[in-house]
Amino acid sequence: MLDSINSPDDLKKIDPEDLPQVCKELRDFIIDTLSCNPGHFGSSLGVIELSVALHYVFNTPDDKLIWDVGHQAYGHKILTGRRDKFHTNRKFGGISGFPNIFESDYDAFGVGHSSTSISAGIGMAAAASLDQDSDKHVVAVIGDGAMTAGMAFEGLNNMSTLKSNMLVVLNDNNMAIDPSVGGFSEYLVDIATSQTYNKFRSEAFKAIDKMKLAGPRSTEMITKLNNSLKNLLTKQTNIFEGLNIRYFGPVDGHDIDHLRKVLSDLKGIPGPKVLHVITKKGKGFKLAEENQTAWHAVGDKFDKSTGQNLAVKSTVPKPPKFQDVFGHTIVELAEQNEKIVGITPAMPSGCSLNIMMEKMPDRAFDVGIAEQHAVTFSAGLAISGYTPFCNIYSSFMQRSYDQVIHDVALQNLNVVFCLDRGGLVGADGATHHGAYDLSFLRGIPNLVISSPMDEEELRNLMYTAQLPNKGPFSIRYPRGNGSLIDWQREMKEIPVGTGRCLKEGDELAVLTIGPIGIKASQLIDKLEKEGRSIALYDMRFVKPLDEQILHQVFKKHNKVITIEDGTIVGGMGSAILEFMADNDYAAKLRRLGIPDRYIEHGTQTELYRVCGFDKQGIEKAIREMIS
Ligand SMILES: Cc1ncc(C[n+]2csc(CCOP(=O)(O)OP(=O)(O)O)c2C)c(N)n1
Repeated sequence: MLDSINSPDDLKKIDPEDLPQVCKELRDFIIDTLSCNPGHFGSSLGVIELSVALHYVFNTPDDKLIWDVGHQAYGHKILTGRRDKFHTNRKFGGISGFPNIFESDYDAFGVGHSSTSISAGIGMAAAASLDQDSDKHVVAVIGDGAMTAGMAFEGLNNMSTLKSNMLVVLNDNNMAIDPSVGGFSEYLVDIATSQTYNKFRSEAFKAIDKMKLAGPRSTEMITKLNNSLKNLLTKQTNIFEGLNIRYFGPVDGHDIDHLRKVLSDLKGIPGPKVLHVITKKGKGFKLAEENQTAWHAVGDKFDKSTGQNLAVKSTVPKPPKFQDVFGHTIVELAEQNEKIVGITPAMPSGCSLNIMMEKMPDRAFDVGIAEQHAVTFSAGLAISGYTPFCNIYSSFMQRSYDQVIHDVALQNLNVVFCLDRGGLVGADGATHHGAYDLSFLRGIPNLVISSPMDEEELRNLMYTAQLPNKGPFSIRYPRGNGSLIDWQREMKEIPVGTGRCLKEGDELAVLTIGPIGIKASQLIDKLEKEGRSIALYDMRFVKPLDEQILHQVFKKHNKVITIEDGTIVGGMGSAILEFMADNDYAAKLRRLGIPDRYIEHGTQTELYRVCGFDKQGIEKAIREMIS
């Protein structure tokens, strides 16, 4: 049946009793394709029935369907004309792993970062209202994980005043990437599982209806009873009703027939409403149901009947991932320094803080998908004498800009920001590249901005940052593996604001920040064999810049290349240009980095090539400079 569905119009031609078969085929198709072309896995399988029901009932793309985060939208993509392209998902030149307005009219809003769907939906509903388009429906599908963000609550608060048709489907699987945390997730479990509450609620309202039917004798009394029951059962016990948003559910998100009927009914109810849907992440693939965190996203090809990883395993030992070096090092440091605590906004396994959470559960905090809160929470810990290591992916840190300035840097607090996924991240694409942190942090006074070239440097920077009175300190490192097998070396302090000369040379100086320095070093070795003489400096700090080294460089060289895995607008290269201008140096300077445009998805290697700072790109730039 799936083969005949190229649009929601085709889907609507199918008899309702055949929809379970469509769901089965859709689920099989996703498992099949992902076993060869990996990507986000469990979340899409959990919303198959929801995806089919929503497109069956609503009139997309005129009705607006917004998927929060968008990592669960594979079913939606396949039903909306992208089945034939789905094998290119997340590949360079292929379709995006997230809804993208430039890809399809059915993708009502571009997503990737969480918790935006309610606000965007309210905007669309308000626009429909201004356009006097009362037929338009706006539906936001948001997970219980994404619901933990402040922005989602800001949306709910605003939504209650809305007069137009807006439905929030709360997809509750009690999981984020790791298990959902916090009071709100406990609350959802309570309302979803409290059979007594749900039964009592419906029985009580049924009884009132019966009394109404019995005759007009005590209408006043019935109305009073009705209102007080409503208050008791909804306003006081249901957070959504308390906000004047009608709450429906919980309903079984895998019962397609029931979902279809409920959604059709809700279409007829105007105003803001929430439908609470219970689903299972990974539904239909046993291993994913059993180990939901591991199967949130798959990185390698796998055997779809056994789940066995089919990636060719190398026998050569690999250097560790940077995130694991962070995870082990924070434990090592925390064992020596009792003031160290770890914080992650919902990424314990993504950033490897889970290592600390297992070993020191009292000193490691998962605060939910709440980057802004994570930063100010860290500020609170720091002002109380603790040294928080707040680990946030570079691109998610964009959320916390004011908190870094206002709550941390302005008060010069000792918060260590470990920014994982700095630079081009690969298949997640434009929404996830850590392109901007070096630039957007650089304007903040008091803040130290550093990036290690390898694992040893990461450990040394972490060690340095936790020493007394270092103030706010950011350490950014990329996704993926480092370069040292023997990374567990003894840690030592790196004087803040010092770079290092890795190679002396006469013809040109190359200044790098982060692991890109290793690539540059290999190239310079190669050129040395051709008799060329090129100097290489690992700057280590973008702020404060090592001015002593820079004076040496510009006194000796009139040709300089800077390389950074970040936007060239306002990053290290720009900082060095400013230094040149401020100190009246004249040199030919070439800046390599991420160009000033959004970079799509693909492998990291492909994207470095696109941005012109893969090995060939760097070599070309060097050769052009020294020719
Ligand atoms: C601002 C932001 N922080 C963190 C993430 C990383 N992230 C992607 S999916 C996800 C969990 C989402 O959980 P939920 O909304 O419940 O959806 P589920 O995966 O359970 O379907 C997280 C934390 C993100 N995309 N955006």
